[in-house]
Amino acid sequence: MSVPTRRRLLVVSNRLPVVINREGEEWKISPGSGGLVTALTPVMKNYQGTWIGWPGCGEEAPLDDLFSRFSQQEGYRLVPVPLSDEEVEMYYRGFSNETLWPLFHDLLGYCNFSLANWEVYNDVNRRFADVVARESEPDDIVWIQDYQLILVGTRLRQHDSRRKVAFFLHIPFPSADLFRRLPWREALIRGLMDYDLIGFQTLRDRRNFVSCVTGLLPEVEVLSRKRRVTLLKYRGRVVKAGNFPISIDFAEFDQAARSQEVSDAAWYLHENLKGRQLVLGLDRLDYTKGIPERFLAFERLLEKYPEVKKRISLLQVVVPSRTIVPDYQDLKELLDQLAGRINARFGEPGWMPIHYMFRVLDRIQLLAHYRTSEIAFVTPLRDGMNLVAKEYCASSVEGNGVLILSEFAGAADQMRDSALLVNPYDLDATADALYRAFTMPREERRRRMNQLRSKIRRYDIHHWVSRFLGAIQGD
Ligand code: GDG
Repeated sequence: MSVPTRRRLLVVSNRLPVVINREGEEWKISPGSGGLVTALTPVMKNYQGTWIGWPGCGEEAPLDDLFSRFSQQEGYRLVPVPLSDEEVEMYYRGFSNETLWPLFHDLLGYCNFSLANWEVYNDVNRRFADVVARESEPDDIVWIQDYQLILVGTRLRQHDSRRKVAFFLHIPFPSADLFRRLPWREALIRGLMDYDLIGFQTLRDRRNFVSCVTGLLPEVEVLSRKRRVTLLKYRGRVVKAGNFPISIDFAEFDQAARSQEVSDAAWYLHENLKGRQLVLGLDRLDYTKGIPERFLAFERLLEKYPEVKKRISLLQVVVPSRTIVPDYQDLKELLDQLAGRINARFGEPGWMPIHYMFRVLDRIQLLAHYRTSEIAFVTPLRDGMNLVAKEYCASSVEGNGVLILSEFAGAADQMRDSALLVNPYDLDATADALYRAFTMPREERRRRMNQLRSKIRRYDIHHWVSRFLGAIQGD
């Protein structure tokens, strides 16, 4: 990794990358799961890293103790930014998840534009920045993660302009037309321009951003558009905007999926659903993931191609998420109704078209589902990247899975040649893609899956981290 040793790295995210819980009298802390944590852990160790974020637990947890234990074990420091219940409500649930999340996913109808939430979002972002300023030196590299913390850079610049500050957006960036609907559009776009480097998932996100900036801030000059970055001049500084598609730890998924435990669990899962192809859907409960449309496309498949009945089942796992938000409760109800209706319409003794589970799978089960399903059905209405698509391919160690992927997932940019791309709003064409996957000859499945796997192996999460850190330092 090319970070010079004299520089330290500070990563800032809404949540700290740990799980804190209490077992009886004893408090426990363990590293969180997920690609970002796995990829950054060695980097954080090597470069005296510090990770700043909300611990996500109540005030009674003995954080000093837990964090010093953690830093001895993991080799990097954690610094908490405590938030009150009201702040969590207004900054996180309110502005982040009811304004920015739907707007950036092109779902204007779900947006709640509240001035009070916006103000708390500003306050909390300033507080994060003050902690970063306190914990860092001017020579450090600061890397802010995601849409909850867009304004941290602005406040940091007021503290000291020498620090290199970069930002990565994990979700899509909307078109200029949509972004202009936001009452606080100018403050937010200026906030992004206060970074030295702004990273997006795809070229389309980067282009959307550049067209918003040039439309809203006439003083910005586009210096050059290169393959990987656009250079913009703003207030006497050069700001880089680039696309850096995030990925997964391919080797880790590939190895774990080959383990005996996963292999047994995969066999058992298929043995219970014998004589049919399994189509896997796996998502957080979220209206951006297109789950109702997916159920309807599956229904269309059964109407249009009756010969697949009893020879195919949809296994849909929905992970509970944001369940106190009314829009998410409505979505849960809709899914219950749709699955019930479709199963009642087509089900027969010994065969259910849709197996729908509302829960979290443990890691072995997750990998077993990936490994054994003949088809992955990944059809978000909009998604920054979608790691499920990449994890499925990395775990498809027999090489015979087919990936059906929404053209509106960031992952489609890299996977379009070998996955079957669909428009999730087009139920008829999505049903056709399912039928094509169902009837795809073995040779074609293998060829496509091998291409997908080599691409993800090559552009894995380690590649992503080193490219991003390289770009901060001027590569
Ligand atoms: C955001 C952006 C972008 C899911 N079910 C279970 C489970 N999962 C894990 C998957 C995967 C993760 O959750 C979901 O990642 P996604 O990328 O699909 O989606 P978001 O959570 O919306 O993430 C997205 C990402 O940030 C990274 O930049 O790709 O576009 O929206 O890792 O494995 N894990 C376990 N059990 C489950 O049941 N253990």
